[in-house]
Amino acid sequence: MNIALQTPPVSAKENPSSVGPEEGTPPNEFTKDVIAGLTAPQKTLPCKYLYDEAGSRIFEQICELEDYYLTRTEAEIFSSHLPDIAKELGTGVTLIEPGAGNCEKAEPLLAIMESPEAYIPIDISPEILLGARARFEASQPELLVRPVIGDFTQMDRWGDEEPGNRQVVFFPGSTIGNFTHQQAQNLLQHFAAQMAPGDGLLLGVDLVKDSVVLERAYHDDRHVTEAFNKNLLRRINRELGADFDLDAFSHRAFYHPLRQRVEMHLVSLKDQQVRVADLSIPFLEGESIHTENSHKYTLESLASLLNKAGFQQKHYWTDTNNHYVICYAEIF
Ligand code: AVJ
Repeated sequence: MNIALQTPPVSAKENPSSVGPEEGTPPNEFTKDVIAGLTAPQKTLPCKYLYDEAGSRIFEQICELEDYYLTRTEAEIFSSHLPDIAKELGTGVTLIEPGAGNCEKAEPLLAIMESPEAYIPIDISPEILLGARARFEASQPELLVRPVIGDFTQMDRWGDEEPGNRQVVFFPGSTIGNFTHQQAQNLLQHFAAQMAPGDGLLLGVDLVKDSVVLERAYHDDRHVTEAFNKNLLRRINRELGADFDLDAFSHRAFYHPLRQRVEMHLVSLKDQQVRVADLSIPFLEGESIHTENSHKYTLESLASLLNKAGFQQKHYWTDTNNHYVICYAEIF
């Protein structure tokens, strides 16, 4: 196996907020974003900041919850249709995974794909990519793995690909749901700009469903999602010397049917002032900080998003409850 850790070229002209959540920005960026968010009329914090080390660990616990059907359902669809999916992707493909993390989802897929050319996981965490390398070395020694360290939303290109190789972008986990429709379209167009006609996109997306099921997934009875949400305040206390009282805020998650998204908020339980950096931020009782959106799609709204971004849907696979979809599309 061959590993080239590379730092991607980052475009200075590009405005990262135009394509949505990104990770790995330096602390001064964090301070600026927190202050801007907490001084806006509707207080808000970018959801990318939920994933510090503690937050990422709590998110892994969320994925194992009975109430959080997404991870389990996506895994079920993959395991029932893996040969089909691999056949759809084709032969000699370079698989690119933006925000790959531990690369666990790509591993069985690459094992069954026909003569994959290479695997390019992209993530801001070098440690996690190097950990994945060790696993691939043992399980698929003949596969060329070329991790790229960086923020995929700000990347102009993800490597020096041999021209002519088919590329498939792998974007599972309903990560696309964190982006508004416009941001999602921008992100997919950004992917498309680095692809050629006939190149593919394998996308995992959570579907619109009964609001009770949706709300339980984001307000689990073990309060793990509450801990995930409040960890953001703990992080701001630690990194920005703020004095949020975690007991003076409550976790709220609700489905907004018109926007077709679950919104996560932290609601102030009383009138209070919170010191953040050099500011005193006033909260009214009941006032919220909007911390995350998780957009849900229908098969139609997903096809329309793909079309607007220059992709045509080729195939999709769902679970028996139609809770989740894995979709394969190609650039036309
Ligand atoms: C990682 C964005 C797919 O929106 O379901 C889980 C994040 N937030 N519980 C989601 C999340 C609260 C998750 N995504």
